[in-house]
Amino acid sequence: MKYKNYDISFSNNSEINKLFSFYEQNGYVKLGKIISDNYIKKLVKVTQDLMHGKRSYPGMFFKLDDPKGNYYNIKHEDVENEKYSGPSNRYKKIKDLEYVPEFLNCIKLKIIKKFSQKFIGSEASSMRTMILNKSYINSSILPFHQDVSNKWKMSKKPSFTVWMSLNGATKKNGCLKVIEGSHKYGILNFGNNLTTSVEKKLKKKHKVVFLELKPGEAVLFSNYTVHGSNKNKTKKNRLGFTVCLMDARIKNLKTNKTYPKVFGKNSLTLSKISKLKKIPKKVYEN
Ligand SMILES: O=C(O)CCC(=O)C(=O)O
Repeated sequence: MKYKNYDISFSNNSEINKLFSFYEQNGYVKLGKIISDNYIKKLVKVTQDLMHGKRSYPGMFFKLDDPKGNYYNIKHEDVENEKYSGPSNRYKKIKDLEYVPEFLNCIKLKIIKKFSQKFIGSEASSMRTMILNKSYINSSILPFHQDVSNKWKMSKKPSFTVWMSLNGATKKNGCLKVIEGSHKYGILNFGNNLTTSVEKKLKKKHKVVFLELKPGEAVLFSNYTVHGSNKNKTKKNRLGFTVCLMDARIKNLKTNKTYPKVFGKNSLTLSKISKLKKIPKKVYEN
């Protein structure tokens, strides 16, 4: 399956160097529009088809939002319930998207590769590649947190995440928000969620930036950057595609497995994934 001209991210070195500096300084950077309008439509359609069972991949990870929209009720390590359970607009997360051609193409965009080469090296894997949907029906907030934790059983920490809007992200529908410059403190709490006092201290010193994005626009942020999002108060789902990248040598310490490789030697390609009969076992499963 080949798609033409969907990658509209730029590759001019001086522009990219400016983005690198902004990212290093602030812990996040807006990348602008990185894929074409036609391709965005395709991605929205694939997402809806996955949610409604019109396209399926055996073994794919699905997670519904809490019925009452209470983030604190969501069980985070709940392997039994991480599967498709019928058509719904309330799937909060759909993972394993590195095995879906339309989304693998998004990981391989020129601009993402450049950032990966600069901040990770030539060999990179994906800790997770997913849709983050904030449903219009009882969505939950996502409290401020970091995407690194000493509790996660990994040999090293992941590097950065790309978050691309599929259908527009605004303050009203719960766009991503970050605490600018918070990446410079390292791991702030033992887990990835912050204590109220740490959050308060950070907010006194640094500004909170709401990252509103048009469809096809993306932001890239360090996994150390404190981020979160509010509830969706509109009548339409807020759909984001995200991929978290890291050094391909990183292993899950429970299983000793490495993560799906997306850049470098023997990384995933459209041809390789087209031969798969089902989603490979999760890295954290024996
Ligand atoms: O999509 C959101 O609301 C938050 C995103 C997030 O926490 C992440 O991408 O790690």
